[in-house]
Amino acid sequence: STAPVKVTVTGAAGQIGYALLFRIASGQLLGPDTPVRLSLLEITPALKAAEGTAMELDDCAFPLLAGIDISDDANTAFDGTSVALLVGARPRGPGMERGDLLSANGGIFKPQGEALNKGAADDIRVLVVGNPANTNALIAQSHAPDIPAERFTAMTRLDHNRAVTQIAQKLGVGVSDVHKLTIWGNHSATQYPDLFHAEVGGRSAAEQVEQEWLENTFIPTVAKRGAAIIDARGASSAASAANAAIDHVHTWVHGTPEGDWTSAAIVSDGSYGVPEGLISSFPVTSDGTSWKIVQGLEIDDFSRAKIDASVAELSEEREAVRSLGLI
Ligand code: NAX
Repeated sequence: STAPVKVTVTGAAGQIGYALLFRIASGQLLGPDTPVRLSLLEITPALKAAEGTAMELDDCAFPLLAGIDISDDANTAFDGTSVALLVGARPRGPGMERGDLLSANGGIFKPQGEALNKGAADDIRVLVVGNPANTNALIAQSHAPDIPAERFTAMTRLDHNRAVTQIAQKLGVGVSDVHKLTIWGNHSATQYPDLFHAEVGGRSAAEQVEQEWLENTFIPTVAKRGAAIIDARGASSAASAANAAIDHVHTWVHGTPEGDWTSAAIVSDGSYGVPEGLISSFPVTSDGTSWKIVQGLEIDDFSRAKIDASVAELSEEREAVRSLGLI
C-alpha cells in the first residue's frame, strides 16, 4: 500500500469545506488507491466547527482516510502537503471597495504563499477557490518563489461545468457529448465561455445554436449563475463548487482524455495575447503532472473582444495588488 498523501483544505469549516472534505476522504480526489491525510486550516474562532466536521469524518470510517489534523497556523497546515485547496477567503462586505477586498485577501494569501514555500512537499499542487480566485492565486504564487509558478492554479471548473450543462440542455444531449468547451479569463462576470471551439456530436457547438442565444442567453447565464444560485438557495454555490474543485484536481492528477480539454486558470506564458504571469483561464490539457495550454486555436473578432475584456480586468487586478504592495 502507498503512503498517505497530505491534502490541506483552508476554510475547512465553511460551506464548501463541508461539501468537499467527505469526497476527498472517500477517495474521489486522488482515486481509490491513494490514502489521504487531511489537514484542515481555519481561523481560530472556527476551529471548534472544524473539529465537529473532523468528528463526522471519523464517523464515516473511510478506509482511505489515514488521519486528520486541524490548525489555525498556516506553517503547520501546509507542512509536507502535496495538495493545497485554498478555499477560505475574505468575502466582500457591505460598502467594501475593491482595494479593501484585495488588501483583506492579501492578508490571507501572502502568508499562505509563504507557508507553502517554506514547507510544502516537492510535488505540491495548489488550487485557489476563494475569491477573487485568480488574483488570490497570483498573490500566493508571488510569495512562493521556490515553487514552480505553474503549480499555482485558480478554479474556473465550476464555470466550465455550468457551461457544459447549459449547452447540453439546449441541444438535448447528455453532458458527455460536449467536448472542448473553454472558459477564458477571470472567474468573474467578465469570464468568456467559448462555444466556437466546443464540439457536440463532432460538430461545432456554436453552429448548432443561434448567435442571439449564444450572446444574450448562454454567456450571461453562465457568467451570472453564481448570483442566480444565491437568489434561489439563499446561500452561494457550495456542493457544485466542491465538485468542481474535485474535478480540477482529479483531472490534473489523472490527465485529460485524449482529444479533449478542460478549463483552468493557470499562469500565462503569453499564449493568446494574455500577458505573461497573469493567472487566467485557458483551454488546458493535463498529462497527469502539469497543465498545458491548448495551442493554435483560431480566435475570431467576437471571441477576441470577450477574452480581451476579461484579461484586461485581470491586468487591472494585478496592477491594484501591485500598488498595494501585495505582490
Ligand atoms: P464560507 O464563508 O462558508 O467559508 C469560508 C471559510 O473560510 C470560513 O469558515 C472562514 O472561517 C474561513 N477562513 C477565512 N479566512 C481564513 C484564513 N485566513 N485561513 C483559513 N480559513 C479561513 O464560504 P464558502 O461558501 O465555503 O466559500 C469559500 C470561497 O469560495 C469564497 O471566497 C467564495 O467566494 C468562493 N467561491 C469560489 C467559486 C469559484 O468558482 N472559484 C465558486 C464558489 C464560491 O463562491
